[in-house]
Amino acid sequence: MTQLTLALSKGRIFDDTLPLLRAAGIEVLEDPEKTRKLILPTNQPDVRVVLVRASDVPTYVQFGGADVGVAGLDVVLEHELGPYGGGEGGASLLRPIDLGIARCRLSVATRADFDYAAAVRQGARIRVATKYTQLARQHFADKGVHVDLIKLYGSMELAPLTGLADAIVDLVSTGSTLKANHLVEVEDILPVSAHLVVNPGAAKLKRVRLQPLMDAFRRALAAST
Ligand code: PRT
Ligand code: MG
Repeated sequence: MTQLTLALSKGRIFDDTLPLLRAAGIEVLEDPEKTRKLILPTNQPDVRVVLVRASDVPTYVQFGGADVGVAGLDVVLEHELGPYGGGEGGASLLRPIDLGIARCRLSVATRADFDYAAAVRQGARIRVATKYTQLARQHFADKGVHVDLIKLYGSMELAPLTGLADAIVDLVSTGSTLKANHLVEVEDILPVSAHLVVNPGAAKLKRVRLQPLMDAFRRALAAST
């Protein structure tokens, strides 16, 4: 029997993927918030879920630790632009379905008293803190804006408040995190939702098992819009 391994991250990606899995007849048999296990069985003997960090999903899928995964477009594009990505030659992952879940946007934000437009106009060097160094580098290069990028792994909002950076590039959903930290969104970079990512080898070798899963996801998405 061909085993299918699905990589998910705990939290919103897992929670929002569950209804789609259910529509495909797949029930995850343990709650990731209650177990310490990293491999979760499902009601389908040939399907299992592995729990990984959100930003590790593309790596697991690309190198065959999982056949398929669900990851935000932010994470997928950052991966493709990074050292493991397909570079100019094309993608290292297939991205067949936009699942439309875990929606947010990647934006530039600054302190309210920082005049971003003026800094850009004057050709100033802007210090930008972000977890998304590849996407940020590409965005500012496309705009012809000079930036010094500072890589952070979390709490990006703190950087402009402490003088570490002039701006951040981070995800925004409701905007309440920015607001609570007296930051303002000054530029939209990318609308984000979670996508199904597939290992190109698995797409061929496990097509018979993958196709019905993808068909069920597409049907569920069509029914919900
Ligand atoms: O936590 P870990 O470091 O393991 O990874 P992660 O933080 O990337 O995982 P997780 O589960 O938080 O996010 C997984 C994916 O969910 C992201 O890659 C996005 O594609 C998507 N997503 C959707 C979001 C948000 N909405 C979101 N609002 N990811 C993060 N946020 C954070 C944002 O970074 C900011 O700190 O929520 C805060 C802003 O939210 P608002 O509502 O206050 O604007
Ligand atoms: Mg998080």
